[in-house]
Amino acid sequence: MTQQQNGKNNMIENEQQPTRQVILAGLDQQNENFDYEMTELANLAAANNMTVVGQIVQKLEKPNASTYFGKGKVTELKEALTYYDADMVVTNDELSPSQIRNLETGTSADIMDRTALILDIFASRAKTKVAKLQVAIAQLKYQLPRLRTSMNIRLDQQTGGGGGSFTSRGAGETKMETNRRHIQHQISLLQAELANIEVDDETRRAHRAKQSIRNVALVGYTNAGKSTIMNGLLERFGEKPDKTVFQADMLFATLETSVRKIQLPDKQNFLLSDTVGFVSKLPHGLVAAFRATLAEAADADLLVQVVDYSDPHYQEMMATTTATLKEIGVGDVPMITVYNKADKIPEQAYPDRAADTLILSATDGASQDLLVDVIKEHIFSDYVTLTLHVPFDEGQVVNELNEQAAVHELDYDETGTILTVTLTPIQAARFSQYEMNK
Ligand SMILES: Nc1nc2c(ncn2[C@@H]2O[C@H](COP(=O)(O)OP(=O)(O)OP(=O)(O)O)[C@@H](O)[C@H]2O)c(=O)[nH]1
Ligand SMILES: [Mg+2]
Repeated sequence: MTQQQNGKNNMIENEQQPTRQVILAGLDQQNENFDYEMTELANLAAANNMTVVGQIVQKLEKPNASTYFGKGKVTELKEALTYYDADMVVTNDELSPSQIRNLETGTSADIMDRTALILDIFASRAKTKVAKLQVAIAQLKYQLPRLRTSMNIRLDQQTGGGGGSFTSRGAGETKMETNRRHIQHQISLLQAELANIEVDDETRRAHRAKQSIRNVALVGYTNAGKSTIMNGLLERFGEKPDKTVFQADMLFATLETSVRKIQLPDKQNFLLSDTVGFVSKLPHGLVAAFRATLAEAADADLLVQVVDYSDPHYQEMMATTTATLKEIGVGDVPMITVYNKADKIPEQAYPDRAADTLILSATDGASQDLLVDVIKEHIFSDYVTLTLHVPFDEGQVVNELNEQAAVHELDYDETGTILTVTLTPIQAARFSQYEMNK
């Protein structure tokens, strides 16, 4: 019935916040992922600075419409809370507003569902303006149907769009309506603010597309090692090697997409994006709010799915990634799979490769080389190398080629510049008039 959770409790990183003692509650609906979901829930709780002291599970076909658990289990939950000296229950499923209310009454404890927990973690991790706005919108949307007359509503001023704090204690229906309208208004303000920033992102993407540089995106479950791989490649091939991204042993270390240019020695370049990590049952509101951030993955020419191969649950994590990619509309982008953290698996040889599947370790040089080789095979396979002759009076064409393409050799004859360049098919068509020996 109860179980001490170890999991990733070492991921607690915000020491100054008081720790809450919580009990996990889950409904086992004969779903094959259930055990894994409960482990994941324990990790999420730990990441939110909570100490898991027990776990209550009920086998039920579907949740009780008014109390989530059946009546007897609610009593058991209340007893367990006293026994373990806990004052909060975290449920594995998202609850309806009335389920939360009834369960709170039935157990005399605070109830937090999985969605609110994930939103809380995202809120504590969000650093950039865009991430803060996205999380704030998702949180307000979650609160909207859950408003209660007895509720304190905090609207975070840092997220912009005005706001402020106000309270409505027992003021009845009218006050509720005012609160609801206020939150709706707040959501529109934040969405407008976000839309402005997103226009800029869109512009940047369009600009990059014009430069006809290929885009590669790292995707995968949270804590798999995406940011570490990004940093490894940046240190070796980055345009600005010091522009590393944040990596850490915690859930959701990365909340915003970072795009960096990778410059290979043969002058073939590509853009690499590091994206927000996934978790099962990622709240829909959050997915919607992060859609713009995740558009980077949808726009990519190649996805690199990063997997923590040392985690016994890696297969469930991969299934979660596939499901989330589908939900954000990333359907037909080619993908390679990187089984990472091979160094943590005894006697596992690495780097190793079978077709589009790699086994490697993020910080190992030979692994990084292999990964770059496989990426290159995919994104540059349709590139062509041509020798062009550009007359001297068309100097701007030479400038353009120098800026946008990999120029391998440069020479001159009496009438112009001779360049050996590697071009995308679109560029090749555009510059074909200069092709020599045609
Ligand atoms: N031993 C080992 N540790 C690794 C490897 N790759 C990453 N790590 C560690 O795993 C933890 C998570 O790495 P991150 O790169 O932050 O993971 P992420 O996928 O970006 O995670 P999110 O941003 O939360 O989605 C860090 O403590 C890394 O040092 C690896 O190949 N071997
Ligand atoms: Mg990361």
